[in-house]
Amino acid sequence: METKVISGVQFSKLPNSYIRPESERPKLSEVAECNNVPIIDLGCEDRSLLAKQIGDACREYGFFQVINHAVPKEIVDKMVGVAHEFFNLPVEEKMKLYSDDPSKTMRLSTSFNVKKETVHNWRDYLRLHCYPLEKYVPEWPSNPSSFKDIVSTYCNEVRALGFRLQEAISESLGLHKDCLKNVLGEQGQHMAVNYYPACPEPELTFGLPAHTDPNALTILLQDLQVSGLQVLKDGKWLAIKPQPDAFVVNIGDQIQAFSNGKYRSVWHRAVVNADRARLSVASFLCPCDAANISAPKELTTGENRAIYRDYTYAEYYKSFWSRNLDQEHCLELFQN
Ligand SMILES: O=C(O)CCC(=O)C(=O)O
Repeated sequence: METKVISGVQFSKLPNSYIRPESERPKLSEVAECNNVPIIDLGCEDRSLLAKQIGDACREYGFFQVINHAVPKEIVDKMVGVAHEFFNLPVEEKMKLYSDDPSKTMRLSTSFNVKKETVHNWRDYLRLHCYPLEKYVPEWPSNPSSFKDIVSTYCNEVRALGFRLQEAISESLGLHKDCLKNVLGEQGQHMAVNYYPACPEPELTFGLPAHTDPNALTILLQDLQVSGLQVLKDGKWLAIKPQPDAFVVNIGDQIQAFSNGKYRSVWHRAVVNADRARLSVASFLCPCDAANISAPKELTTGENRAIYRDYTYAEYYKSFWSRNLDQEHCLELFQN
């Protein structure tokens, strides 16, 4: 079978199909490190303080890091370990799971949307649907043999964390804690295990170009040793230094719509480096397909008229995957 993935393949120079035009390159020397990323202590018992901190972070940044999040360190370490083991498998073994069809519920793929894009990205990724686990786990990789157990446990923990965060986000908007969850319905959960091999010419390409996430909430586990995540703040790209024992949380497009534009689905991207491979694990909480996404009336009264039209998540998701990743914000297509 033709080799399509890049992990485990040797490259002495960057293949032409990965080279961005000059104006679209990451300009790594111009990126500053973000020293004031909001770090939110979820162990805080003062709910109104927590809601305030989360609200400020969602409004000003669209992302934050959480510590004391109650996901056991052992489970996180095992997740990272098994993800590395998976990407270190021989290419032929990984290729058994390869697909470039975004509608597949389990696939190993590369770049972003290889059939649509004109320039590729320096990333391989394993994309899994994770909820309900009993439906999807049987199709997950059985090599490494511990993969299914470790990843299922991780998924349960992250889902519970996501729901706690959604309650706090709802409260931070002055709403009942269940309001956001009620709009999102029985939420789906997806995972992208991203692997960015060391890249011969990192200045010329991206791991993932700038994008916002189409879902509701993303919980990202970053490689502690190798940074690469950057977010756009006030028109400037900022590098997010990995913080020990923390997750990066970012607001997705659906919370931007639910909040009537008060909270921002942040533009972010992943850059690569010449020396070391980087791993990240993104867990996405997604509204159910039939969820009718609309801001509650408390947020659309008076001067705050509804910015977006109502739509179903199925409609949104289809529109997201039919585009290239770095086009305009997909939510703009749903403005009133
Ligand atoms: O690898 C990262 O830090 C970012 C990953 C990401 O944005 C994604 O999977 O959507």
